[in-house]
Amino acid sequence: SGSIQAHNDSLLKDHVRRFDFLRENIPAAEDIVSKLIAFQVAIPSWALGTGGTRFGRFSGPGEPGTLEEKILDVALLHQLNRSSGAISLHIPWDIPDHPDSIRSLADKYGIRFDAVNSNTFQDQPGQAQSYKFGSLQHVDKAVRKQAIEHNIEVIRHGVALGSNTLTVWLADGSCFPGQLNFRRAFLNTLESLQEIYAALPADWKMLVEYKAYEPNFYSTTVGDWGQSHLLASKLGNKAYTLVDLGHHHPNTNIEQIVSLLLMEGKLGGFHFNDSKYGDDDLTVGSIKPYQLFLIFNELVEGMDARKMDHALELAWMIDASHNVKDPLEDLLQSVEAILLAYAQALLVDRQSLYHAQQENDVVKAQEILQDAFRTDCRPLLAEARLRSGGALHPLGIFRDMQLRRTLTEQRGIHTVATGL
Ligand code: LRH
Ligand code: MN
Ligand code: MN
Repeated sequence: SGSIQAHNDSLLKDHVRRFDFLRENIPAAEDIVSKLIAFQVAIPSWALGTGGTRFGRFSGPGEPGTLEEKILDVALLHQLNRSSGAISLHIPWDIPDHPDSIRSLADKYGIRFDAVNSNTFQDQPGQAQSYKFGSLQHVDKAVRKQAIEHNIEVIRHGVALGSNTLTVWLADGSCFPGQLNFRRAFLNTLESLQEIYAALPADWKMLVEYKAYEPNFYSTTVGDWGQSHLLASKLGNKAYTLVDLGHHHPNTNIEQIVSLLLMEGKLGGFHFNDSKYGDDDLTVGSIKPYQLFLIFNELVEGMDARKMDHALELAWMIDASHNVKDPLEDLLQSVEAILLAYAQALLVDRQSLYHAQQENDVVKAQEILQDAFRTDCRPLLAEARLRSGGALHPLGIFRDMQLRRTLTEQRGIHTVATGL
């Protein structure tokens, strides 16, 4: 923290000048800064190492080898940006064998456990049944039962860690026409989810994540927001849809999906990432920052309409994978991009936009949105970090202090993070 102080001191004069300029021009600046301070984004435990692609993995030095080290990585991110105060675990990639000590380690650094994720898309060593032809949808009840029990086990791990959300993503589907009876697959999935839902503690949520394709390439049983929403509605008021930005067909209007799910009170959370082609899991905001802003524009509008707390009522998570960047640097960039889009969305003049819409003033409506999008909100983010004890420029200090080198000295050069 002494280093953060020194770093901030060296940048302070410049920062104050920029922030003062914004404060003079944006009446809501103070309000935006407070909202930014409250907003936390969960870091996926599986993104702290190099995920690679299915063609190869080029691991970097000093990657975390244990869950403890992953928590320390998230703690490091959180110390720098004060916006990464949560971790999302994927089980069994990360098994919290000693939940009490894991929990107190996380507590020490102000890290919460966000959604726990089940995994029925891979077979684990020694497992009795195979998921080759699906899990919760499977034609064989014995396979479904094994997958249901795994999900209940994940809930148990989550309870021990103080989490209150289960995210279910299914690779279930088919690769060829005729392979599957769609209706039976859906009904089996529903019935299996109902058994898992029945095991949820009273204050828990279940997030049903959808994905258009991959690993199945003809049909996916929870393939789009309609299918997820149908399941979530039939399950009950603890079930919601989770939107992963990479899980749509090209050019899908994700912001419209977000708006309608919010309207129905069925949006549960997000997996943020970016993509050019498919589920590329690239750094948030690296390819389509305007789309990200438009999504946040709907989030702010829709959450305000329902009087929802922006920071507390949805699960904000990153779901990314790294191949050529340092994972920690990439995650710092992703969190920054999310907060930037959020700040821009908070800037939108809602009253004027409403009037422009009522008057069918299309030009004005576009001007209002783009005015917000084109405002440089970075000083607002920096101010939020400064006030909450973080670094004015997290990536800058990560590099200046050679933090990856320190991690490498502690952990070694040839480390391969567990997980993906
Ligand atoms: C599937 C997915 C899902 C998994 C994660 C590893 O593509 O987005 O969220 O849990 O990747
Ligand atoms: Mn995802
Ligand atoms: Mn994905």
